[in-house]
Amino acid sequence: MDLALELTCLILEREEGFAVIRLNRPAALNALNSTMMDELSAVIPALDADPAVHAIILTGSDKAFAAGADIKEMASKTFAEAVSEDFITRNWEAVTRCRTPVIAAVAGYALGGGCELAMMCDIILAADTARFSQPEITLGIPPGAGGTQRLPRAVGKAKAMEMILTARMIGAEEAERAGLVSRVVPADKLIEEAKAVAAKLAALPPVAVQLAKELVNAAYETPLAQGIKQERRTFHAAFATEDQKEGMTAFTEKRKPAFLGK
Ligand code: CO8
Repeated sequence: MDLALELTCLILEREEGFAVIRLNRPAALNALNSTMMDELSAVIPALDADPAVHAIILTGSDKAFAAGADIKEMASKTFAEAVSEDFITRNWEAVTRCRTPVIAAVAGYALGGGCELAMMCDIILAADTARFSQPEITLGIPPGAGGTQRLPRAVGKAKAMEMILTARMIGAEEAERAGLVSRVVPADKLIEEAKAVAAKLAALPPVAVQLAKELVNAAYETPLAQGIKQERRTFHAAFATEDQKEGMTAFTEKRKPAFLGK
């Protein structure tokens, strides 16, 4: 990956088949400022375009995935500035446009924009220390980076309303019961578990992974009949890949498949 940008708010590590992005503003509990979001919106497309990267892990520190957008940076913004700068959408959509699976590995606080950023990812793994909340209402604003849309889809209207209207914070176990996270792991195993998921993704046929991700995301955008039709056609199309032949042949020959990514 050729990334000319010098990273100041992120740490990027490469491993065989996947990459790890660590949000790194520990003194501010990883509050998401514009520099961090600009860096994220440069790094994610670069990793997405790299054929050697089959999964991306997005994580923070033990204390905070991210304690929200940087309140100090946005406090004095006017309505006119927010509109003219296209505040949020300009650099907050990179994760949602990424075609490579993104795993959020969340320990500690995932608040406001931090919770929204995690919800933009495909899989959320939570440490038992994880805390999720949309506390924007206490600052005089509603959520602005997808919270009012993605949280109800994840946990249902009643819990989302309570969390968004009252800023109630939920722990990892409640988040798992509600369907916000895929599973909870001990905090000291979080990165190990996230890397195991990333390594598993890296060993799978990448075209099928990408198609499956597209289809699940389509479930949130399309009526059922249209989604089912899209799924059927995509399923048919997968029979045109060499990896489908290899996967099924390997099964019948009782051997491990050697996927080619085509
Ligand atoms: N923004 C800026 N600085 C922050 C933020 C934040 N969101 N969160 C924590 N910090 C800073 C604190 O100011 C403090 O810095 P300093 O030492 O210089 O005073 C440092 O991080 C440590 O924080 P605390 O001393 O407060 O640590 P505690 O352990 O006592 O408390 C909490 C931890 C509970 C997480 C507390 O810091 C807190 O409530 N933080 C704010 C949480 C919040 O309201 N988040 C929502 C922000 S709004 C938002 O996310 C809108 C997103 C919409 C998209 C925006 C696009 C840009």
